[in-house]
Amino acid sequence: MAYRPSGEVSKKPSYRGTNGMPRQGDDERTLHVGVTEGDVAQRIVTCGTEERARAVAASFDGGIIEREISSARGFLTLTGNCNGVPVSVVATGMGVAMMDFMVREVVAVLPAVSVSDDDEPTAARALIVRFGTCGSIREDVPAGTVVVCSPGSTMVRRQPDAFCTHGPQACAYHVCNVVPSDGALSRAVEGELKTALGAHSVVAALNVSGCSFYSSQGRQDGSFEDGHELGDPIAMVRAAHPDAASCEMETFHLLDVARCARPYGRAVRASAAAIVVAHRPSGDVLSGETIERLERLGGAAILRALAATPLEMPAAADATAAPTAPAVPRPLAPPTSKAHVVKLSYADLLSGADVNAQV
Ligand code: R1P
Ligand code: URA
Repeated sequence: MAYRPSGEVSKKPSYRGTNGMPRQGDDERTLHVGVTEGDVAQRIVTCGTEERARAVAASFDGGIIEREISSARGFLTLTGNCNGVPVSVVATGMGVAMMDFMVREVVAVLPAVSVSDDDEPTAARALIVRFGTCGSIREDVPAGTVVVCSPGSTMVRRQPDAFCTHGPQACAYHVCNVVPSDGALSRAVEGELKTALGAHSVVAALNVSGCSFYSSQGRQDGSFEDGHELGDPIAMVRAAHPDAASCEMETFHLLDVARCARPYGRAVRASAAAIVVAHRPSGDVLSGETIERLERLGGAAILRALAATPLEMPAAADATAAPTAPAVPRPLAPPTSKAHVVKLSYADLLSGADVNAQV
């Protein structure tokens, strides 16, 4: 209990450990997700909205939520079982920062990585699958498709330094190298989704996360200087990664922070699937009813995939992502280089212009 200068008693607990992983209250909860040891299962589905989290949790064994934690910072954690295996669903809200809080604070309350007698990791701390919504940037991937990021994800970021004066002086966007997803987990997710939704509704393709729903996803907003005239961010993504299909906002960071959990690449294994709610090339959008159906069926399928995937380290052949992911990061030109500017518009690209010749 803390005392205010007036002498009045505040019930807001102070927190401890500000230079590490701060904890708060008698039961040592993390500061933002609000969880403590025993609250979260090692197999996690994460999504943007509480509504989708509850639609997924409806498929827990017996429909039973055994533990529910709602944090003051907008996270909701629901824990139950799938086929007798403990699973959690965590709603994060939107964007990189929320995904970062989720992965780090959830990992903090999970058991340590299991190791063998000679100190080799034998089992992961967490398996995490994001189940999101996205736009499709590919003509042949329509609304209603579910895209599994088997090859991994790239990210397109707006570069604030390009806007130091009135308008952008150089290309204002940077496309990152691909971070691969976990191969075994992606295959399990893809298999269960195909069984639940039909093979024709599920596509394995590279994801791109934008740092914004607007600027870096190439949406036109006349109220802001977004620098699209010096480089259309979606055109840049297509030039660098012609197979990229889903475009959303969190998957890249999930894969990036997961690989950096210690020991590198072994502690947290992650993948993602996203429902195409908007087909950017045509402007088609999905009905609310269809989104709800896909959330329910897709959520149940992802729970089954997680429950069936062992925490134990996969055999070396299974540990790699699908073969389309580059083994070595592809070096990019410096992000503000004129050479990196793509002058073609998204519409030009869709009508068959040669994007690669422009980079
Ligand atoms: C934008 O509308 C939000 O929808 C997508 C994007 O990643 C972003 O968070 O994901 P969710 O539906 O999971 O929130
Ligand atoms: N979420 C996104 O981030 N972009 C879309 O186009 C649709 C959903």
